Amino acid sequence: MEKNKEVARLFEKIADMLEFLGDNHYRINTYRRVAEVLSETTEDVEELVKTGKIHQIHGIGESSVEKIKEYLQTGTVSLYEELRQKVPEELLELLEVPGLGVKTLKLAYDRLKVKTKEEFIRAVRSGQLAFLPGMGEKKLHNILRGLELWEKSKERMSLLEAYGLSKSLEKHLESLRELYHNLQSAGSLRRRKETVGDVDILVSANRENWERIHKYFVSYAGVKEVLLHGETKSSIITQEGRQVDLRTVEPHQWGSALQYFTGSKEHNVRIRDIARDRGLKLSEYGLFNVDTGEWVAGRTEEEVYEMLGMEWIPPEIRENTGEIELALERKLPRLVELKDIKGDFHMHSNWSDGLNSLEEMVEACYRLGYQYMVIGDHSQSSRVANGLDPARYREQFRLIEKLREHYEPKGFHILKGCEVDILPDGSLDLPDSLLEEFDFVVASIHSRFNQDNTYRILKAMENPFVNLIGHPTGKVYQSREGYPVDMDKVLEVAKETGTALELNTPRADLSPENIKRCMELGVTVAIVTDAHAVSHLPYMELGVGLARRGWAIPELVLNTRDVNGIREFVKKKRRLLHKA
Ligand code: DGT
Ligand code: CA
Ligand code: CA
Ligand code: ZN
Repeated sequence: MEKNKEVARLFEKIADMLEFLGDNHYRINTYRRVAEVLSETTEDVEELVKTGKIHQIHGIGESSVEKIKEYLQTGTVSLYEELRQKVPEELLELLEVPGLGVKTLKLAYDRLKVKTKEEFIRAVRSGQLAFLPGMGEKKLHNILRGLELWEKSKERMSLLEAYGLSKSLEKHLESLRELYHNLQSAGSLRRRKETVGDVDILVSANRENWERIHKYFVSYAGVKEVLLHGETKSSIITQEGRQVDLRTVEPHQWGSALQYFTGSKEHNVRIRDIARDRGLKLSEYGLFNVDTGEWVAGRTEEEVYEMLGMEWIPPEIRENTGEIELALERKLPRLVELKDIKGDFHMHSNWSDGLNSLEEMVEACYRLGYQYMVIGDHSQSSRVANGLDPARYREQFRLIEKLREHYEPKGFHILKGCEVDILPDGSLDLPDSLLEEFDFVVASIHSRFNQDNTYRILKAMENPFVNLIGHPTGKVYQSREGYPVDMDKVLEVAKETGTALELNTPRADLSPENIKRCMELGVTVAIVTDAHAVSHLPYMELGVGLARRGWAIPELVLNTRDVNGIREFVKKKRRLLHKA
């Protein structure tokens, strides 16, 4: 799928360049759409062209198909080559900076003759930009803040990016399947940390195969640079500038190596101390008797922890924050697992800003083995997201009812839902008379974060029809820090009113600390993918990991309930608040 990414990146660049030149919006959006479709599809673009299926894909017009073919044949597109002559290409890479748009870049280019990223950043930091027309203090402050976040995000990737990267490499190594015993990503990715420095892939294989494995690893199509090509360790840098390490160990070392390379460092330091107290020495090569030097364990992680007198510890909580003490007493709670998850509560179709049709989203959820799903398209005030007014929701209800005839007999339930906007005054974007007709309602703040967010959320929770607060802290991975909100109050009222709080996987919105507090207070958490395409639905696995980092137990995760349990959860709140 490297080709899909390449072509998508090129179309994205063309769109940015056209925007810089002030071309019309319709044309610009056409290119953006193609980029989006190509990066979300699960089919290989070369295959799509070969089979001619590309002509049937919604969102890719004939002139785009021509350009894709041109790229596949020649490695570039003539329009792109023309545009490069007119536009400072490198400068446009700064469009990744949160809060920085084409207008500002163009202004700096025209007035200050700024052509490179470095020149722009210098112009901002030296205060030169401040003298340009339309550059208020607040705007400048936002750009500075955006640059900081962007620079930080360059250092570490989001969990989603790391996950995608590791999957892609796992797929690459799959063709050597007969040469190795085990293969798994370790490090912070396995611990499901919300940001990941580099991806660490661990492989166990017989020594005679190591050379071939490393050689094949560094031949990965997405490589920009090979940092290290060895017998036991290799490191590559991808086109996106991300590092991936590969280590090979012998089959009997698998467990101890996986334990070692999973970390965290703090956890491992403590574990090694415990080994030492027992006259043992733990390293990636195994667990050894200090006196005799004899190998005692290391084939599996379970074996290693067992020999140290404790139960196996889930990777997500290996941070030396109390998990070791509980493991020694064999009192670790059972954390929620992917197999407990029976449905997803928050996703969008192309009725609002999703990429796939409702029918496609439904079929995909059914195929994931869920028992139910909630479709939650945006409400009317989200104009950029093409939000639905009451009439369109009612039209969607009719489609859902029709689809139910096909899916209910198979034991799969489509719940009518919405993601209703919480307006600046805390009221909701849809009338109660309509909200009552939904099976499940998600309410979220999408605009005007400077209002009193806490008040808005509390007020929304007091509505008997609101079941879940969407992305309660407003945080977005590496690009937005979230709006100020009084979590103590939110947790208290969530508990009182029987409203769940959302762990929004792509935003990593509810932190492990906040999840821990939910668990302590008995507040229900719902893990959602907020999928805007079929290809986002499998992120549930990461959402579960993020929840486990907050020690989430199945009893307080809404997705572990069956469909009757969900209906009961909704009814209970309606009864409770109607009485009051
Ligand atoms: P990252 O990549 O910054 O998100 O974090 P990690 O945890 O993946 O760290 P990384 O890639 O440097 O190393 C992977 C694991 O290997 C780490 O979690 C623990 C283990 N490890 C690496 N270096 C050391 C070390 O010097 N001492 C110990 N005890 N463990 C280490
Ligand atoms: Ca790492
Ligand atoms: Ca590493
Ligand atoms: Zn959403």
